[in-house]
Amino acid sequence: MIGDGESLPDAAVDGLGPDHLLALYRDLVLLRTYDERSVVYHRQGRIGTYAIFWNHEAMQAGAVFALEDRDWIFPAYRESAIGLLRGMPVSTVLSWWRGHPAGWWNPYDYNVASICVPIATQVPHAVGFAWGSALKGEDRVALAFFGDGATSEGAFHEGATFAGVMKAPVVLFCNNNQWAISTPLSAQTAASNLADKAIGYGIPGVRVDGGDVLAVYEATRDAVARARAGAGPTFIEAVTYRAAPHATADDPSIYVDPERVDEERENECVGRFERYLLRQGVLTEDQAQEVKQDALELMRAGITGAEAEPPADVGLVFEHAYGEPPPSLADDLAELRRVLDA
Ligand SMILES: Cc1ncc(C[n+]2csc(CCOP(=O)(O)OP(=O)(O)O)c2C)c(N)n1
Ligand SMILES: [Mg+2]
Repeated sequence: MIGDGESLPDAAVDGLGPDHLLALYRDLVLLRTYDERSVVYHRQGRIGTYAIFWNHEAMQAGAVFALEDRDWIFPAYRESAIGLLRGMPVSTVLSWWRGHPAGWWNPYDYNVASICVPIATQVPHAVGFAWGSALKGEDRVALAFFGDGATSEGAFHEGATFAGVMKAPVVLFCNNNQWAISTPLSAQTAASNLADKAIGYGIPGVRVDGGDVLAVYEATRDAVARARAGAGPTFIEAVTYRAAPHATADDPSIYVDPERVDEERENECVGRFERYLLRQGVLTEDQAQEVKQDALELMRAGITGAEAEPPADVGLVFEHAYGEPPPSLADDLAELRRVLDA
């Protein structure tokens, strides 16, 4: 949908007016600002290891824009800040990356499930939720985000199988960034593309440019409409390229082609949409600066809020895992309190 300002023409999406486009732009800038600031906060030792999502913003914002607020989102670590698009405070997400209990929200407050770090486990969660919701006669769609690597996991297979058979109102949204840490897509699967995998589950598979927020929105909107109409799940493969390290603990220079990354960074998704809006006369340079400034201020307030949380009691690490904790845990906790003087 987004052209290049030269030989490739711009197109419009039916039903999206200037206000929608500006709202989408604000979402993209908010996510981008969150991501860039988080890398800085990590380097300053203010948050822990962080999964960078630079250049994934179009997939995240475009997909969520196609949902109603009553629809549920099931994120992985790559979509840690997705709650911001549902009004979750920045401090909550930053607290999550600080390992602070203030970072765990009640999913029912935002219709955003907890972040899943074990790969693909959120897929059966979303499918089960969607199916249960349909059985209760609720008009809700669930959307699960996951990566290319996740499509090799048993949990993905189980979830997709179940979704197809039960015609669950779910969207299986795969961000194909072509890497699973250091494993390239070519070593992940012999399939020529991931959308083809959908055929085996009896569900439609759609392939879309993950760097084009409008294309992502349109593909997701169609999938959501199908799900709402009772026609069942859709698998969306959004194709992009990971243009940053997997996470702050990763050094991709030993496995990635830097020229390919540079190319991708040139054409990154937020700038691409910004240039589109400028060409369309929907956005001015001044407005763009204002939106960026607002997002930056939100982030500053967010980190201040997260750092103002009183330290959590270390005993929390040991709670909620066992109904009857084994006695050795009490010894471990005592040792931890002694070492930390907490
Ligand atoms: C079940 C499981 N196995 C292994 C890991 C370690 N791990 C963390 S991220 C990752 C790569 C996942 O790649 P992909 O699904 O493409 O998602 P991306 O990180 O690219 O968004 C792996 C293997 C894990 N978190 N969970
Ligand atoms: Mg990946």
